[in-house]
Amino acid sequence: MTSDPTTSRTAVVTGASSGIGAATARALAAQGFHVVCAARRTDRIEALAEEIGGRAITCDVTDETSVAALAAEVPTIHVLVNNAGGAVGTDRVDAADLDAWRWMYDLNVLGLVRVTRALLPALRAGGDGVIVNVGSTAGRWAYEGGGGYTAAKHAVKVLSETLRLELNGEPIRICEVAPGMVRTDEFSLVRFGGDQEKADAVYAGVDQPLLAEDVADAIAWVATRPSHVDIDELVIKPRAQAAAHKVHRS
Ligand code: 8X3
Repeated sequence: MTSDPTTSRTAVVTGASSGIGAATARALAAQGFHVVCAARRTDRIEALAEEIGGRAITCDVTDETSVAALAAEVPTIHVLVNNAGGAVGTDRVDAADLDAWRWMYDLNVLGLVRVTRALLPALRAGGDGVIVNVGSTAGRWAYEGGGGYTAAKHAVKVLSETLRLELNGEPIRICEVAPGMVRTDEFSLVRFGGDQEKADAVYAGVDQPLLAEDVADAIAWVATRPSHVDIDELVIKPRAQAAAHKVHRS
């Protein structure tokens, strides 16, 4: 699969080294986009970029200089997928590990703001832009022990709404794609500090949690609607999950 950056529409995907980000890079490339894969882990994004005929740019969304360097490399884009994010810990509010909470806010919220602020000129230059913010059902409901992550993902929802208001009148659409339970290699493993048993328990007995590809499919759909069609929000969960506390397990 190859794409020519001079003739294709260009998409930037953050957090493209694994999970939903990598699947989204593949899905957008399959739709003909030239995909810029941005993430910290250079080896992974280089392999992915080679596979999909895209480009790898090492980028840490928590670092202003790194984000500025990304922006300098992509003067014109059409799609920005703010996917970089993650959770760490399950501490209650009364035992909050503020370093962990700060990490989550910086990555999920300020990272999104940093990248969006830096790439808005490139989206404007593209003349018809779509920003897809990867939120979460954690931005729709609360659950015990989730405070640091749910607060950050609620912020992603509100930021998406704010951006939509502020950019009204410009040819840029904002969508928040909010997945529920998605089984990826890393999300729960990172959350539980590398404890595979705890990570596996999240999905125990659940008939078909979503896969990264399911969410990527939704993002690619959003990114390929006609220019006048704005998909504000898309909540996507496995059939087995009705709510945070209502997950059918066999
Ligand atoms: C992940 C959803 O339920 O683990 O974004 O918070 S949840």
